[in-house]
Amino acid sequence: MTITATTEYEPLTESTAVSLAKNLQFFKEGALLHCREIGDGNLNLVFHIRDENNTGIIIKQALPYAKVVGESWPLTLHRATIEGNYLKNAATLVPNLVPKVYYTNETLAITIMEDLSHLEIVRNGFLDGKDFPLLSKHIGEYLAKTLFYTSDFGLNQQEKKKLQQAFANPELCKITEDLVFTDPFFDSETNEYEPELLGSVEGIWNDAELKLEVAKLKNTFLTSGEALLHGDLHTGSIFANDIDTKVIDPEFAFFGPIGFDIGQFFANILIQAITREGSQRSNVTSHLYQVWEEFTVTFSDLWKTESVEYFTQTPGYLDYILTKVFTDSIGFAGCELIRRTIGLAHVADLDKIKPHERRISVKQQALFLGQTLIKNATNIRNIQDVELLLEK
Ligand code: SR1
Ligand code: MG
Repeated sequence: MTITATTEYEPLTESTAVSLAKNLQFFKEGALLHCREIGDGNLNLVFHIRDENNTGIIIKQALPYAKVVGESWPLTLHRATIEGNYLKNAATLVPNLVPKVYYTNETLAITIMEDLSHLEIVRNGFLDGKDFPLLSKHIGEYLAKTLFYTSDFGLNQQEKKKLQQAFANPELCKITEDLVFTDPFFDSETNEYEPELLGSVEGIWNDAELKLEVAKLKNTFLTSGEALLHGDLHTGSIFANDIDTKVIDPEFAFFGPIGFDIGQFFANILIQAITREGSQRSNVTSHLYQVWEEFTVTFSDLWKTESVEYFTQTPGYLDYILTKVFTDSIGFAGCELIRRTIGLAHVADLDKIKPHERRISVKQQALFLGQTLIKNATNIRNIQDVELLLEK
């Protein structure tokens, strides 16, 4: 079976991915190609194709269902177009921090992009004890630039509204609305947790104060189209080594609250921090300080030099926005901590902990920290306050 750029949609195999790459002339005639499907995420196929000189490309293809659950959960292929368009837009804002996109095809739901195999997924690197010294400086810059330049502060407000339409992403937003903001907070079938956690889990379901704060956060996520978000900025969506960082997988992109991307990153750093102790832990928590510092410095510079909004010159307005973004980020981080512990989509940082008793105890800490962040978001003023809670 040969797949060409005009073929109807069908899922690629290693062999048809190679034939497509040849048809699109990504490699020299007669090149000896090697292809491996390497997708380890919840939703897509990812093919790594390289020639005898190790020059490679990545072909990412959306499946018409959620791979993590199976064909019973249909899912739009349009997310591949959203992903390609987000990466093309990000390439104009943070060219060094995203993979180059070489080709997109809406019918086949594919994005062909730069081979990043010299880097590794940050979550996996963390699990091997790596610290990625420049990660948070890069992610802080990424957040500041992608969020500022797509917000009403940095983008012509009429243009922003048009872009907002192009990034309508209702099905993928629904996944987040359900899996991050709803299901973990009641007895939903999608939840998954060890029986030993039942007491803590029921504590969450019965905590009226917590649920009110989660309702407010969900409302902000549903209604606040502040900027174009990545939408799923966890440590599995970032490739890095000691000097380079690339953000991948923006299929959840949409216009939402600025604090959501920041909160997802905070939470996934916190999850890793909870699993470590002593200096190993502070190597990771330093990313919380650095990402917020880099974000605020760069965002504030852009606010002063690149603003398109008259009121950005008004004394106190920048501080008001940064405080609001920080408070939102803390609340969103709390939701992410809880859903990664007891929801449908877990993370290896927690699930791979051995022995079993330690895994349960670390997960209890993750749940407690998540609840505390959500309930105290408005009183948590800075990263030091977050670190104090972590140490408790
Ligand atoms: C059904 S998708 C489950 C999760 O995987 C993605 O990476 C998102 O985080 C989503 O919530
Ligand atoms: Mg993903």
